[in-house]
Amino acid sequence: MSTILCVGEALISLTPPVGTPLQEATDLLISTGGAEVNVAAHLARLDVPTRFAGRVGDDPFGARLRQTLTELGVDTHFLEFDVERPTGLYVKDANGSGTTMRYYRNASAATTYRHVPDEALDDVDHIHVTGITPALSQDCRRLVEDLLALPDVTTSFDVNYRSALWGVTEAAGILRSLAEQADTVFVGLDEAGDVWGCRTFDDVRRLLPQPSELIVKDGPREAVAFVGSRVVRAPAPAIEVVEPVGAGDAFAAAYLAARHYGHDPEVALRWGHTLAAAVLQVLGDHGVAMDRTTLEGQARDVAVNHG
Ligand code: KDG
Repeated sequence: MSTILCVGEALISLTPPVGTPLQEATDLLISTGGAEVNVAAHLARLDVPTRFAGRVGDDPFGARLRQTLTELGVDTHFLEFDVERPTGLYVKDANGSGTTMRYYRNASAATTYRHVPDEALDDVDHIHVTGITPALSQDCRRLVEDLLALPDVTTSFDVNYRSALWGVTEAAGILRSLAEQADTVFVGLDEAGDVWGCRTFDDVRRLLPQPSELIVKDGPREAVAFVGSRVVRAPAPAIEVVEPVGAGDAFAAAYLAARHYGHDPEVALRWGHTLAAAVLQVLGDHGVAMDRTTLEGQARDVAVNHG
């Protein structure tokens, strides 16, 4: 059975109630996150055989991450537990101008994760990684390079530039060369602007001609997939955003799931928009349970509504 392997830092997320600044919050919602965890969670809910590999602390947060992923149907057999270093945390701080991510992950267990064991690659035909991991440490950077260079699997890379982890001067070249190695690349148009100075969809394709599928998302407007010589566009549905974190991961997971099931890139873009829209309307990073039938139905309605 073809399995998708997601590799990265599994994190615990702490979130104040909607509209409450962190400084005033008396309650924090504890949930699980991390970009690759979010992707794995959605893939499993969409019935794609999914495995997660990485390292967390041998602490209650690490145990919670394993339990949550396992309950969602993700294979966590290769999640490692570090007795010396803790599970990383992040806190969402909503202020007037948006959500700030505050990380408590320096020297977390994940920063020392260097190798995915060979057995974790059994049955794997696709590996998903993001540009967050290479920002964590030299070991993590090499880990991602090695995974993208593996023979006999296809790979996807979500650029996911996080300015709180590294500066653009350091990140730009590394993220570009990692993206060049991947078969499928996801990037936001604004993100490609911040990191590489791209202004248009075509600018991004010119910068990254290598990936066989390059998906560029322009927030609430549209997403464009460059697939070989094809250029496929899909408008985003209009929705009321509650909290944006995790929407890109939902998009990537739904796109990959649709492609896993053999759908055309246009359908995959619609799946991406539909699942991202569902995540944008709730607090948790991967907090909506959307199975394959529901997603298929909603994505079809989006297509009909847009003619
Ligand atoms: O994409 C969502 C992630 O940003 C969130 O889950 C936390 O992994 C995370 C990060 O490094 O920002």
